[in-house]
Amino acid sequence: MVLEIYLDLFSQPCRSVYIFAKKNGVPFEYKSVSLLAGEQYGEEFGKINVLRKAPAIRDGDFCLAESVAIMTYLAEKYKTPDHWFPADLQKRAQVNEYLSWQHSAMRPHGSKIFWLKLMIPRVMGTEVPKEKMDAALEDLDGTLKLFEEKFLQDRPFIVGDQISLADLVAIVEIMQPVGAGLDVFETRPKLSAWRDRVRDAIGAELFDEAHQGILSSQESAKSMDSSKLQHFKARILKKFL
Ligand SMILES: N[C@@H](CCC(=O)N[C@@H](CS)C(=O)NCC(=O)O)C(=O)O
Repeated sequence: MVLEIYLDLFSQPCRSVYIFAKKNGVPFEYKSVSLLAGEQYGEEFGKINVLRKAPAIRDGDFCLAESVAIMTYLAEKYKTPDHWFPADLQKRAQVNEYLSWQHSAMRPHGSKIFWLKLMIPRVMGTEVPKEKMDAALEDLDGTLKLFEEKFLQDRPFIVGDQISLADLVAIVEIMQPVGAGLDVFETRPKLSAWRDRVRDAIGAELFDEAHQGILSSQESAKSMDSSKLQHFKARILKKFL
């Protein structure tokens, strides 16, 4: 039975798993789970991941959630090139350092802009108070500054000269506010040069394919059926407003 990967490419951690698996030639079956349509709450997906989040995988009888756990599992199982998750103690620790930090920094702040700038006002029809938006922009700005100062410094990639899981997990999160129309790269030449290196290392075609949905989300938001988001609405408003 081929490895199944449950994905929705609107989701940042799904994009990282997708890119990682494709780039490393991992054979898998793409199982689509539409999060906006609420498919994560269905019976079939509940058997794969009781946490009701994507991504998730089924490898034979073995099911696994959490993008970082999935990618490190695939890295070990398929013996992907060392630079992704280096065997060197300190390099691996640096990858883990970023992966640990991002959960409470880059991920929530990037994601919040996507909801406040696009989904909440333009799809759910709920006004976002200016002070909420300003505070979210300030948080993201502070996070991107820390990312440059602490994690990028003057290196080509987070861990030296080659791309690792840390860069992959970072770029998918940083692209989320871009999808909502906030070009975070415009005024940040260091970040923008890093984004170009990451895109080249992944391969422009794969990078663009994975980000196609999120980068056209302003357009697709116009025809989204807001009634389909009812299952989300109360939780999203409580979380972000
Ligand atoms: N820490 C998890 C996060 C997974 C996650 O939050 N996935 C979101 C999409 S980005 C999801 O499935 N949300 C559906 C829901 O909350 O109902 C990972 O890295 O895989």
